[in-house]
Amino acid sequence: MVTRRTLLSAMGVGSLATVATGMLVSSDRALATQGVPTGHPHSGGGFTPVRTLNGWTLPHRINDGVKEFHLVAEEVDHEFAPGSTAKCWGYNGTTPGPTIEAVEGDRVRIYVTNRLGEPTSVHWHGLYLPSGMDGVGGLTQPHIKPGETYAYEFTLRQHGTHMYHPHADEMTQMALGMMGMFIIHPRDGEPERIDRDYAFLLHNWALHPGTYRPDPAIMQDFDLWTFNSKTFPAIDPIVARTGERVRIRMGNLSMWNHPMHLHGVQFWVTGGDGGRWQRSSWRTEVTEIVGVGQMRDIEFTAIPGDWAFHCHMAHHTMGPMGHELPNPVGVDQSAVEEDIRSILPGYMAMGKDGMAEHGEHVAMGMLEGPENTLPMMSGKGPFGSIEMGGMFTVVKVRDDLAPGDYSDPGWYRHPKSKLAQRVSDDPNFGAPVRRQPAITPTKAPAAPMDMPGMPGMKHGG
Ligand SMILES: [Cu+2]
Repeated sequence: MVTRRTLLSAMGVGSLATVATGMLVSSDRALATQGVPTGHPHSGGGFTPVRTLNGWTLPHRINDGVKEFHLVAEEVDHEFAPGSTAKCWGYNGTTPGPTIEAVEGDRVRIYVTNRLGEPTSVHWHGLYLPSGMDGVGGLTQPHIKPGETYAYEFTLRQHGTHMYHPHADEMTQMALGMMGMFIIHPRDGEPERIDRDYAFLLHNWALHPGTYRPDPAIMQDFDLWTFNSKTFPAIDPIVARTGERVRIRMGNLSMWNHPMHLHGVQFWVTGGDGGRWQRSSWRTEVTEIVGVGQMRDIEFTAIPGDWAFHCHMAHHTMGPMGHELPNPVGVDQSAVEEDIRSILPGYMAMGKDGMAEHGEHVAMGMLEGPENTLPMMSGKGPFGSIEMGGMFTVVKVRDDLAPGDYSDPGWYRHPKSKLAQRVSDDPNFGAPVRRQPAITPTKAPAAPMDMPGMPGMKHGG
């Protein structure tokens, strides 16, 4: 069997430890010496290198004018956020796998080594290539068996935001985290100067409370909703300097559509599955749905502040939650709470006035869930609990950031005259107009008569 060591030395890859462990330092100089494209921003055909949120770019080497990359499919230890880890599957030590970054016109050769216990393949999602390089196991190639390495080779004839993922036992391999981004920069440079170029993949996971292996059989009730396999507050902020043009590239390899909503600006939707759209097709939005299997690019000019950026499906911004609980909103549970406490000391009824107290209880350390399980809501902001937990991060724009500085600048300092203020704590404050809608009285509903199979009966949908 070919080991990774023998294969890499056969390829002449010098920095074995670096490739094998996925440990990368992020300074441009270090990246350049490892063959990562660092780009020459805006100098005729140059580009701004992509910043993969919580992730990294795969180093390459040039061999006879061909850009060579090497992906290793393998099991990885992953942390979704502090307090929740799992055995996932990914590439080169991480989920998602490293971003492949290249330039339109490049000839690329991508080695794929399978260190999983079952066959795999890699599909290059959205790329023009010979059919035999498309990576569909059984259809366009034999599966890559455990221990084997395959080489894919093709010329990049387009630019834009693309993805890679297995096309073999997809249900399991993608559910466990096998995916990555494939970014191709335009050969002739960008029509609009891009100062910061971010990329991430949307995904969902069935990591049931108290467990350590994502469950591939789940189709709807997922526990974790992630940007690049991380949940808030572990997702990197998207940082920019005031006035910079920011692009965010998103791909969706989850099982839901995600309406991605950015506060504070109207963004341009500038690209999709077919790469960057013609300028006449760009449109302004504040929410853009990234459908399952799709890519979308958005661009905007950075405005100072801390701006929420999240999926607008409210459950997708939360952490794990029970899916089959009775609705507690409006239910006074104080009497029953005492009874339950005699059996379960410390039991706390929740939810009568909404779910936000969950976040407070977690913050106060009063609520301990099952092991290895994140709270439904978390994240501490400058003014209190942010009550999020899934697909949520903050776009942090500051006047005084150095170009290329991606470090977290902390919380925004709002000018006092531009910050919402408390003016009263009396619920009877002011004289607001309120309505008392007329409710038509109804009789108590009759016993249910829905009998399956009886003609003329209406079944519940
Ligand atoms: Cu969503």
